[in-house]
Amino acid sequence: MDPARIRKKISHFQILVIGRVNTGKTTILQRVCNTRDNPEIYNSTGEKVGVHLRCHELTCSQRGLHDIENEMVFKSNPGFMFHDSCGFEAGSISEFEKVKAFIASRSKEMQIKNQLHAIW
Ligand SMILES: Nc1nc2c(ncn2[C@@H]2O[C@H](COP(=O)(O)OP(=O)(O)O)[C@@H](O)[C@H]2O)c(=O)[nH]1
Ligand SMILES: [Mg+2]
Repeated sequence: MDPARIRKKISHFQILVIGRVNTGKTTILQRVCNTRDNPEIYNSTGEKVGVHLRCHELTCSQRGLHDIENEMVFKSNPGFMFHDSCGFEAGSISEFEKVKAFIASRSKEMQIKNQLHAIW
């Protein structure tokens, strides 16, 4: 399909960011989006659920903000939606399984706007 036609079908690029905990993933996204602000977090129904905090700043109740289904958006650059797990800790099999299940479910989405457009 012509890229210009694809672009019309998607209002946001959906990007999954995966990597180890504390390796600068969020920092790189801030640089890419040219901001020092924390991203806003929306759940899968589009409701704002909070503002992203660094993993080490999270209390137990805030860890839910890191649900991989949630969308992270920087106000400065609303054309990108990032999905961020809290990162892999050595041997964290459950986190890895969650990421695999998320990728599999998004690949079955029929509408291109709901699919993952890049994995970084
Ligand atoms: N020295 C150094 N520290 C960094 C760099 N990038 C990020 N950090 C710091 O590393 C910590 C973890 O970064 P963060 O972006 O939250 O990592 P994430 O857990 O992968 O999202 C923060 O305290 C950052 O300020 C870098 O390139 N060099
Ligand atoms: Mg992070």
